[in-house]
Amino acid sequence: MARNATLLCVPLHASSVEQTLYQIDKAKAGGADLVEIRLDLLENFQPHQDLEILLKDKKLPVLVTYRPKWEGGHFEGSEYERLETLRLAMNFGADYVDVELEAANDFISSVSGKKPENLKVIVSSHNYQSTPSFEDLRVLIARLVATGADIVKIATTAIDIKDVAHIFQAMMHCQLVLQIPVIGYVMGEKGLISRLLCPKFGGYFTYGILEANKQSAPWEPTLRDLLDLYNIRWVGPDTQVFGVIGNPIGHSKGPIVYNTTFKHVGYNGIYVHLLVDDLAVFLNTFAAPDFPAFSCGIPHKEAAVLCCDEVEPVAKCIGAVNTIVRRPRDGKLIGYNTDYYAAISAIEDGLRGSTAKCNIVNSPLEGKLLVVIGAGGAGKALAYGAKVKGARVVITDLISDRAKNFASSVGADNITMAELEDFHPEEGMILANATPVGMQPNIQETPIPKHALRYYALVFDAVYTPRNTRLLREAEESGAVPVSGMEMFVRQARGQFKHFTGLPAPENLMRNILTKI
Ligand code: DHK
Repeated sequence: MARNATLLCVPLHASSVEQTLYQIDKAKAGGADLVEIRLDLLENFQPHQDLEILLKDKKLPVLVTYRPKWEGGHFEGSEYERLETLRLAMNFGADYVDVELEAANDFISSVSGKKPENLKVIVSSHNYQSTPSFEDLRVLIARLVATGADIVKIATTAIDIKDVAHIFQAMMHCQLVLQIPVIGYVMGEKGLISRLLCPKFGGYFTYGILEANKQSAPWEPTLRDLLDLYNIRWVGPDTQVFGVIGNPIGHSKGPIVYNTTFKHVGYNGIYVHLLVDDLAVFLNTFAAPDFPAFSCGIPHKEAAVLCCDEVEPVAKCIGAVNTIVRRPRDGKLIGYNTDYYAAISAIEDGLRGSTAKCNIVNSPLEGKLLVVIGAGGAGKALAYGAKVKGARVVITDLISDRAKNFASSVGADNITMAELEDFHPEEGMILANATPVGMQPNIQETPIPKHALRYYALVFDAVYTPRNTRLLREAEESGAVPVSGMEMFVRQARGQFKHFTGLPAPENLMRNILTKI
């Protein structure tokens, strides 16, 4: 693996010159290659005086942007004043100046013959509504290039994650056909991968914020995330892209576990959050060889069965797939389920009171009554696994028809959520929550009132963010053994890692990573 040439740019959100200088120091200490100063965010901005201070003894290369209101910025004055200020920045030694497409001809012709050698003009286009098709982007790029730009920049907005593919295609077009440096990214959570995979598609630079703050969106990557979590310096054209498909998905700890593990074992891969609405569309868009395999989370595990070309028998029986792998020889999508063993073995170990591996012959689940809340993908895996181990299973779900249909298909009983509150046919029952209730950010929620927990000997929660959910806390207070979804998470990831890479999973390492967060 070689270090890539993509630069890391920190966009500064400072309202004063002092703050800007302070943030430049922080960006430098954090490993940034350049900063973007947004002049339109500075209060009481005095162009001559402030630019001289900001650009005099630069600690890092500086990109100067003076974004007008008509392009999503804050500057409301005249175009003459704005472009004059950018010319001033150029003369004070800015390394890059960002000029919007509509203003680029004026600016570039006005500096013709006077432009310092080191200055690069970025001609930019921002679309805050959507992402055009690749064909339309090609036309746009031709207009950007025709201005005489040194670098072109296209920022669009993701309606669907598939939009990012248009930007990747546009970036490749700029490099391979037009041979012009390009900055491309897609705004919004669904566009996150455009920032993380930027070096794979040869982007000139990608943005990482200094730290999460009130102005930043929760999904915006920080400089530290780019460097430490995504190992972005080492992402290149051959890097294999893995990720967890879901909706919502920001809670998943997959990126932390996989990226750290990839780094540790020297595997050229990156693992990202994939906020997906339509699984089939996603899988058709992000294909081999760059996107060889995915984890599949809520709510797509059942749809994944239908999207795969082949589904291994156990996953087929369960009716849910959480691991999708493209078979190298023919690109066919193969579906697996690593959830069921993960969840069941975690419960078995909880029952045994140890972390010893489960014993298929003498499962402590045998003969026990397991109540599963949730008849989605995770609930199906739990019910299947428990039946295999000889447990009796009762299913409940917020959608009572879903519970009824699923229960009858697997030979289990079903009860309504209202009945669950007073359900205690016997002592020593086991409860498993397989719904997202209680997951971040809704950590105050719980799928069952506390008083109903006293009937259970063990309570398992598939939710693992937070590790200690309200359900688990109340279960422990009621005398039950709590088993965290983190156990299921690490075990299902262990199974997946082998499917993804063909390498044995370093389980202890994966477990250690999770205990530290
Ligand atoms: C959660 C699950 O339940 C797994 O089946 C997926 C996903 C991964 C997560 O990353 O949270 O494989």
